[in-house]
Amino acid sequence: MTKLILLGGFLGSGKTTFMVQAASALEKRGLKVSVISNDQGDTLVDTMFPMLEGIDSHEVSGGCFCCRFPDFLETVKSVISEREPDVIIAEAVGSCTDLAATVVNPMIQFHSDTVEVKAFLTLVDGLRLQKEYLEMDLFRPLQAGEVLVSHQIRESEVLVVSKTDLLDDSQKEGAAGFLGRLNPSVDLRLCSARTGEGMDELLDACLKGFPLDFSERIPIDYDVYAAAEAEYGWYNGSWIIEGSDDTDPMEFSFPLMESFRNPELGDVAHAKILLTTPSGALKVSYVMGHIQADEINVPEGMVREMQVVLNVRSACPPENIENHVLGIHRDLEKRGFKVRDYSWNSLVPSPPEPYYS
Ligand SMILES: Nc1nc2c(ncn2[C@@H]2O[C@H](COP(=O)(O)OP(=O)(O)OP(=O)(O)O)[C@@H](O)[C@H]2O)c(=O)[nH]1
Ligand SMILES: [Mg+2]
Repeated sequence: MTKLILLGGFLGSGKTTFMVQAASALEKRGLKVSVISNDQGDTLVDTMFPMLEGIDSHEVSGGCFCCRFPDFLETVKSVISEREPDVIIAEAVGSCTDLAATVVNPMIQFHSDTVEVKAFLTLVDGLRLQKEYLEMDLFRPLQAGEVLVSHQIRESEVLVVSKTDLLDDSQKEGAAGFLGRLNPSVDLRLCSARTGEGMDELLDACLKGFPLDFSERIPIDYDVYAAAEAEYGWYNGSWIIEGSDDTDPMEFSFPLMESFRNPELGDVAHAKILLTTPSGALKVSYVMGHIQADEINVPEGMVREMQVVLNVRSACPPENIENHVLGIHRDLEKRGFKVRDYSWNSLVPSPPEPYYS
């Protein structure tokens, strides 16, 4: 039977990078893997990026796995009937929590004849933990980000400290100690999807299966949860950019992402841009001021035309992000580029109403 690995964890914590690296590693072991991404909107970097990596990629859009459980289940069923993968890896929306009760448990209780749930991993951004979480009061959370991250950590059976290549040994120890105090019974793992540290052991454990005992539900006040999610503006847009033939995608994308250092945008939880050219693709992410690129056959040298997909989740009204993008377009046009076929959608996440509450 197809095995399911569900990934949770806050915005920008490294879920998609982990999903892509895990899928590639499992395929190298001879397993057939499909991935499912999820978002409140559509036009998703997280679906296109694995696809460009050659991974069988699907999405549930327009709502999260918990609120759209029947869509999630249908997608799982159709992936299984289409290609019978050995493993499906599914990535939940980063602002979602209570996934153990609303997605994992129902899948095990009511749909074990469809798919075998093997793991629910919650990624915790090692860098963000170091720079922010240690300073926050995740034991008595008040701010939006605190409420969501704190619950995600406390409801989890397996926590994966991500991006460990950016941490030294004492920071790793500090991270483990902090998370262990927040969730004393947790199975704690350290992993860098970038260097592969911890990946093989974690995948072995996932294939074997974790206990998945979520009988004790960690309470969360859904009004507080809704208010926390509603602090984030959500923007997904795409356009084509045409220039002279001296555009280097790498040089082009970094200044563009630097522009997200803008007080009008509040705390940018994650801004990610995917540039696709005939020869390759480049994803550049801005997470907490840290800008980093992930490349697929890096577009060599100069190109004339690129498809741009931009997804932003930030603690500000979505109109601020829309205006920011219009500013980016004006700036590009001043520099002689032509922007065309622009489409976008933006929203504030609506209150979570899980199908299985
Ligand atoms: N150095 C380093 N960076 C990483 C690692 N994993 C992810 N990142 C970077 O973190 C940023 C965000 O990664 P994503 O995988 O897109 O994060 P996500 O959790 O899927 O983000 P959302 O879907 O928006 O919630 C990207 O710049 C990645 O390159 C890692 O192991 N090491
Ligand atoms: Mg993602």
